Amino acid sequence: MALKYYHAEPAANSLKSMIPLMEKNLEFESVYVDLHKFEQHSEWFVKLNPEGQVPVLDHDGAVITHTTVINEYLEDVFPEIPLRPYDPVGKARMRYWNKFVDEQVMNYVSMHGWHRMVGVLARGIESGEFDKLVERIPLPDQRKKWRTARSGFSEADLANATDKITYACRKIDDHLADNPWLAGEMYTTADINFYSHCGMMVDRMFPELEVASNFPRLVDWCERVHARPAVQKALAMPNHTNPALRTFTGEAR
Ligand SMILES: N[C@@H](CCC(=O)N[C@@H](CS)C(=O)NCC(=O)O)C(=O)O
Repeated sequence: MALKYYHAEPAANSLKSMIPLMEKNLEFESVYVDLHKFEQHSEWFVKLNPEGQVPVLDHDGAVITHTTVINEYLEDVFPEIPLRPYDPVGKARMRYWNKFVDEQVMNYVSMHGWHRMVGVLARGIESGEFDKLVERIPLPDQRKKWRTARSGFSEADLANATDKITYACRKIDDHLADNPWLAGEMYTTADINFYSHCGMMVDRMFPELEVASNFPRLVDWCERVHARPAVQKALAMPNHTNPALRTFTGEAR
């Protein structure tokens, strides 16, 4: 049984499937993919994942992509330490919150991260070389996103993204009034999802939300996720991001 996990820094999607691997005490080979060098669009990587994105899980040659799919796969194959409820209602709750984070949160936090971090990286590249790099990107939407990051996202799009994040924080803070975890009584992949995409850095990325005073239950939940040994282990994976840009990646909170 051999597991290989191709990933970037311990934040967002790369962290989201790394935490379950750690929670389940699974041995895996870690393969670092350097997004700063556009390795995700290189020939060898696109052969592995034709969409040119991290993370990727290779289990004995079966290649699995997309974090929510990877995390369900890990539950199916390695159920001994579960991160998914056994009962259908619990499963449905967990999947509801995963869907909410995937559709209503991830891209909006990502837009702010790209605006502040990838934009700096993209503007540092001379335009002829940048065009060549963009041509290699397999997904049309990602090609557009790289170009937009270089020129800068519009104020309206950024404001809309902040609204979505504020709504998500409110919704989750309210939900936590009656539930210790997102899916109810059990810590699940839904908690890992929101933590990786938003919870771990929302206070630093969006100081204007005044998270500590406006969303105290969210802060308490974040601290509970953050304190888990598996989460600490995942956050300690190498981080090659330029320290000046690190506010948005997995640095100590
Ligand atoms: N839906 C995918 C999204 C993967 C994704 O957006 N990965 C980002 C890193 S967090 C990436 O590879 N970005 C680099 C690029 O698209 O060029 C998943 O859940 O795995």
